[in-house]
Amino acid sequence: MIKNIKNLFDQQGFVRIKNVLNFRDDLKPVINDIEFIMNRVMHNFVTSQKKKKIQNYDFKKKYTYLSKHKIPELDQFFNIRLPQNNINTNSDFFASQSLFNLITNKKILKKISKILGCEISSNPCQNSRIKQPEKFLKKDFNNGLVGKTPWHQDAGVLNIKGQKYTDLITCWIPLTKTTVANGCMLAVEKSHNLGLVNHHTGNNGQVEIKGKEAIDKMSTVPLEANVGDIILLNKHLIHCSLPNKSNNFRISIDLRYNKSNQPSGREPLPSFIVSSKNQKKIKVKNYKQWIALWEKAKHKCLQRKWSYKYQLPTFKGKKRDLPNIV
Ligand SMILES: O=C(O)CCC(=O)C(=O)O
Repeated sequence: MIKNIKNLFDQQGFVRIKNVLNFRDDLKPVINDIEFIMNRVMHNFVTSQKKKKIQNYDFKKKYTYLSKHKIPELDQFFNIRLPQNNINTNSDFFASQSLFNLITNKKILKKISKILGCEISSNPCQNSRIKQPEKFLKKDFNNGLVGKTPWHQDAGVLNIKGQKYTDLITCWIPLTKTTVANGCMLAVEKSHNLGLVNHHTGNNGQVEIKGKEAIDKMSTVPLEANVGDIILLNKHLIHCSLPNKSNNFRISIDLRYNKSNQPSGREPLPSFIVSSKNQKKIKVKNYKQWIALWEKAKHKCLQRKWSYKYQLPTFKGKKRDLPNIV
């Protein structure tokens, strides 16, 4: 049992806390909902003839089948937020009772409060990641939701207000045991002390640290985790995730929280109070209210066709490029 979460978090830029969640009560319901979505996708995209066979496949086989089926934006059906671009009235996102329960889970909030204090909001910068073995992915697949995630800091994907004023904590939750072999996260030791460094769109089209080659000379630590553990990350910790070289799926959810009364950095996506000394401040009490917030946000984004944006490169000039800082 970790005695002082805040000290360790400040010292390392991350903290791995064991056995916070219960698989049956807290996590299996999310997996059940993912399977429900999978079945819905199957009913919409697979012919009735094929359906008979596929409906009895297990999770792994069914998802693999669907991912080969050229379903447009398959990962968006499982994404726990609106897509970044090309928003339209039909833009789908995955929001369910089990996810709302996870975001508002008291066991998670208790740990978060050790760092942020009791006034906590859910931040809409959140993802689900269903990662098949890399060998099943197309060679040029570049998307951190399904393949490896490039080197980045989480503050780097917030807008300027968020970068400046938001105390953001990532809460990374494995739904499967996560190891070096199946693509756990890798963190650069003590890199949270560097502050925000420059990010840009890398060669593969994903946001990443500018001058990431400098990381080769820095020491890194793999963030392996068991089901039930959570990993909290400082917004300036430089991290990435490794490719899934195993034969099994690697599934995780990353949620984020910030101090209430701070910008989310992803306006107008829903940020809502999940913990407060004043219970009256907790207005979103069930998942239907939460989904309504996402729908309302979607309508605000329709005109501009994007749901969130951040400036890239993060800084003009090279002063904050990693090689010039370390
Ligand atoms: O799970 C992953 O692949 C990466 C997660 C990550 O980088 C994050 O949550 O910030």
